Amino acid sequence: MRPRIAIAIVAAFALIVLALAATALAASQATHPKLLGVVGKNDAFKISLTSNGKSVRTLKAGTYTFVIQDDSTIHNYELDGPNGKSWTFTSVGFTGTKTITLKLAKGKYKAYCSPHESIMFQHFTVV
Ligand SMILES: [Cu+2]
Repeated sequence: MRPRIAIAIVAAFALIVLALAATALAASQATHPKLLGVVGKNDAFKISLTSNGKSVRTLKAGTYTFVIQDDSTIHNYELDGPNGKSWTFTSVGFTGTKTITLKLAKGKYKAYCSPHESIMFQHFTVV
């Protein structure tokens, strides 16, 4: 094989490897649908989970990015899912925003504030 051809082949191969790496990186950074959770705005006893401004009632199974906005030191934001799964997004006392990416399996879910669970909750179903 002539050296020039060998160099061309190596260069072409390197380009393919780079292209594959770039594709893999893009896939790993893909953005997921965003869900906005808000609790305790102005210390109100209110909790919500919305998607594009609409209250979440059903979602398709898959990966979502939860942006949780906890505006109160007396409330928190938790999520219960099927098969006993549970996530504590914020603690009582914390205020601020947290971003969590979760893969949601089919089943029934409940977002709620732990100290006031009986009055501060929102159910939704993943299908
Ligand atoms: Cu509360």
